[in-house]
Amino acid sequence: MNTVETTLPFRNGDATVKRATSMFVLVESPGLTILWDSKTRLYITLMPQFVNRVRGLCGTFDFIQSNDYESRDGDISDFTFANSYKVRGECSDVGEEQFQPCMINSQNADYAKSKCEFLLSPAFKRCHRIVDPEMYYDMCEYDVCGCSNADDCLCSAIASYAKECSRNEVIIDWRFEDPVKNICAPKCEGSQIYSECSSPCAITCSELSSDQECTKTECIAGCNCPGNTVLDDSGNCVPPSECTCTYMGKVYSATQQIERSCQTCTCNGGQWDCLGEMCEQKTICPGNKVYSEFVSPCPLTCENVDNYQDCGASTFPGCTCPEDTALDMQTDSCVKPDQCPCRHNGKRYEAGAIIDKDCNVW
Ligand SMILES: [Ca+2]
Repeated sequence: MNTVETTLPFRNGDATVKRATSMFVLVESPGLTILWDSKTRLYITLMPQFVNRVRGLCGTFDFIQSNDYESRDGDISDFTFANSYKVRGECSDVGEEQFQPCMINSQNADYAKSKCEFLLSPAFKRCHRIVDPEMYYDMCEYDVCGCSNADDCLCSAIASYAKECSRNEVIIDWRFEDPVKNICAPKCEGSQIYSECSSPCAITCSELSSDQECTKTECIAGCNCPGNTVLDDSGNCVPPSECTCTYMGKVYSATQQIERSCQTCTCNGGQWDCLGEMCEQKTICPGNKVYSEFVSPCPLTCENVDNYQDCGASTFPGCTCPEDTALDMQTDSCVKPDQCPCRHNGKRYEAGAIIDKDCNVW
């Protein structure tokens, strides 16, 4: 996120980013849904509040089809349009001749034709009258001819048609059919299984508590845990009742109990069920920490103070540093960010210490 590596699920204000299946990352924010296969397929769904406010490579969102290839400068031409949205200046512009990949790479043309014809085969018959495959066949040939990894592009091209079919409620299990099964059959980890129509709701133990309002019915292809099982932190598919819980970075198994803030808490379905009265914060927090109902498992510390991002993981009640202070992990105390010690060659230097090398004091 913004060049900082982070783990999923990630929350930032209204936006969430999570893994929907082994194949797709799902980004959700009010009025906007993005599904991305981490490669070449990106599905963006915008609600009407974005009409007349969004334009780019997917067109100008105004219900007028004729302006969808409009470049930044208002020209309407497919390659001028594509070049105008280039984000890296060092990439060379595309020209008209590059729009004929099967002419340029004629050695790929036969392969593309033989594999893409799968789209017109009986395997997809149920979908043919709902979604015309011709355009998808053309795009498939185009991609397979022009791609450096023809097989990757073949699977993506067929998956694009299958996705449009599943959007129209025709689910086709095509990945295990000839002639693509040796190329496109997915390998799922552990006991996960592949489905053309997986639900993106609560697929991991950690999402059980936050995903209760999930009402998505859209089919998303990929590997997920079968039936009512969910993925636990070790990558196993388990019933929700066997999900583990974490507290202060430690993992506890289902039904295990801990004492926390004078309460007895039991790990139940990946969440803590707590009984009893909570005690006063000042009696329980060590040093200069304070009690909070919403402690982040990835707090601001002296190590990350320069590029801190909240990881968005679920919070828990406990002790944390007061606002505007950072945790000094070595002394387990809270300090003003400018009082954080520096590190150089593995040695610790208190704030204000001077060494020859410039110390990154804030
Ligand atoms: Ca338009």
